Amino acid sequence: MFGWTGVFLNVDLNKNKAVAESYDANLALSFVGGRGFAAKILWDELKPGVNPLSPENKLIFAAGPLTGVGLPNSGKLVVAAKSPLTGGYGDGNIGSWAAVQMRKAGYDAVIIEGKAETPVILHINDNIAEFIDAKDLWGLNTFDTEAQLKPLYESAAGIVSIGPAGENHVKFATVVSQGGRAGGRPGMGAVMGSKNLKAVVFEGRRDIPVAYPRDMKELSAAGYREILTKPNFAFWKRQGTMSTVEWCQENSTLPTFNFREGVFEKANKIGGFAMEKIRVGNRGCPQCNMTCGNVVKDSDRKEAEVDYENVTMLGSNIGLGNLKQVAALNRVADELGLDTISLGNVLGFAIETSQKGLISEKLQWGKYKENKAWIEDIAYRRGFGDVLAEGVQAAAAKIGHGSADWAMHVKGLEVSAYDCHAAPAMALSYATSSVGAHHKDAWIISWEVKFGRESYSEEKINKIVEMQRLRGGVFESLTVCRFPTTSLDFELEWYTKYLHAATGREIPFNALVYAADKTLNLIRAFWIRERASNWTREMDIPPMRWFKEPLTKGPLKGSMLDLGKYDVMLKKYYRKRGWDERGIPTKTTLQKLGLSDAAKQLGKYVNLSE
Ligand code: PTT
Ligand code: SF4
Repeated sequence: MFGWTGVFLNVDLNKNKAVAESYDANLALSFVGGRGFAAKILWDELKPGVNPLSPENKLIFAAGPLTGVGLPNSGKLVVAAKSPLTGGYGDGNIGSWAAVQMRKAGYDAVIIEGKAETPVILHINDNIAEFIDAKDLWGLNTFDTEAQLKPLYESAAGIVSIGPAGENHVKFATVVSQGGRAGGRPGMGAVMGSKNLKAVVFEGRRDIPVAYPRDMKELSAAGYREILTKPNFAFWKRQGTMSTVEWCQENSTLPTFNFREGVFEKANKIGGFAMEKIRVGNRGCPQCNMTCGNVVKDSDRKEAEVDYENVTMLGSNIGLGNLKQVAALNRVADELGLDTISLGNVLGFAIETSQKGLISEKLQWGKYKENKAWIEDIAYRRGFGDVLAEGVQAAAAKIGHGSADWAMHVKGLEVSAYDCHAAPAMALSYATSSVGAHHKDAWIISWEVKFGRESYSEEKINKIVEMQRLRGGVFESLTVCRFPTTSLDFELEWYTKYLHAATGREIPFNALVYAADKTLNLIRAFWIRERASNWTREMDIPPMRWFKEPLTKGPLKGSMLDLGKYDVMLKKYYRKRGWDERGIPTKTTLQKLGLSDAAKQLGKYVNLSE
């Protein structure tokens, strides 16, 4: 089989055993790779209702047919498992040499179950898997872990690791690589920690099987050249995602004071132009010529990588308007292995709850040192940090007194960095994303701002579904970075050409979209199966703050969402998706997507509509 290696590596940490297994070509053609593989494996192999932090959960590193083959932005890897934060499907997308090396070692996915008796490193070295004692590394942060491991392996080795947050099962701990690439927002780092797995080192020396290597080489070179010609390229290289700060401020969508407001008086101090003044370099994922990780010297005089989400969630959302300090918080999060988006949410929630006098801990907006100390308390689960380490949904349930209204999450995953008081489509996008409130599946905010924010129209629903299929389905399965297309307008035709060169097959784009739909519906089925006892359409409603408390500042002062209109929009969205009024895929929808077996299984947990 060209394009895919056709092999998964199944690792059992209970037995220190790894077995390579060929899989059926139909699986590749039906689910493509990455998120598609992860969803299928979790659906088929995970015992329903399994505790996400138990040895039975499976941690999956999965790639696609374009991963690592040398074409632009192909150094990406999906890391997935049942999420300890949400109890549903969880994944993230990390840029790392691990992606390239895993494929060169001969695997499209590595599936890890069990729990090592004591901390280990898994070293995947072509067809040999070693389990190396990691007692000495346990407790180290992710930067030090990688620095200690790096000299022991070939320079091309790809390493992913967890920090103290993952070791302590913080529910929003991530997996980290290359000192600043982080993936797996819904607690993939905690799942890794629950398995006593400190790091995975990937080394591969085989050729990734490509049908037409010469075509692939030429097409890759042409793709890199094409990216350089894109009108937005130069500004992207200057600021990457950071220019979004100024854009959000202009459009009242900047997360501020725990999403209470959409504008921040010190926005220009943490924005793209402020960043340019202190930038010392830029970094990124492998095989990329539009590297977007801006490196700045932080207030501790250390190098820190900053992106839009990081600087707003650890900046405006907690009232901090000093970029060097924000960058330092960002670096601490990377070191400890904490997701910055959820972290900014739990800190914002805690500050607001403290200000309202509902907890005895004294927290204030905009205090750098205090927040830094709280971040450490969360990672080490000290005192009130232990409550926050469970995420905002659980913290609000514990604190009560109506605090759930300002716990900003969907299905347990904290919302990404776009305020939705005046953005109904973005709110719906969060509410129906595959992993909880993540912007990755449908970043509709800029389209919505352009085409009218007030409306709850059918057009918006269509756009969300289109984006979910493309971003949450096609890019997550291929598995390549979406930024060339979504930020620079790199044409989608490139990917069908790449696929032809890689697989030797003519795979039309609509076949990828069909596979995307299949994956997204299987993920939905997974959520429903795992949360069947308490599944309700309320889970697709965004946080109440956006419906109850209008903006008090900025040009959109007075704006908030309308629950009645949102509800109608959600119903129409369900219809468009082929789901019933509870948001559950109908039997017909699942059958049409070739998911009849899944329909039968799901029918054991909930009554399926025809
Ligand atoms: C992603 C989420 C994002 S999305 C950001 S910034 W972004 C945050 N980054 C974090 C970080 O950094 N450190 C940390 N400790 N926690 C962090 N949490 C947040 O995680 C990332 C880029 C970015 S930067 C984005 S949008 C795009 N995301 C892609 C995606 O999801 N799929 C895809 N096919 N291509 C993508 N390209 C872009 O990749 P999650 P990365 Mg990330 C420091 O993990 O769970 O998906 O959440 O992987 O290698 O850092 O690249 O403005
Ligand atoms: Fe990674 Fe940024 Fe390049 Fe995408 S554009 S591959 S996120 S460095």
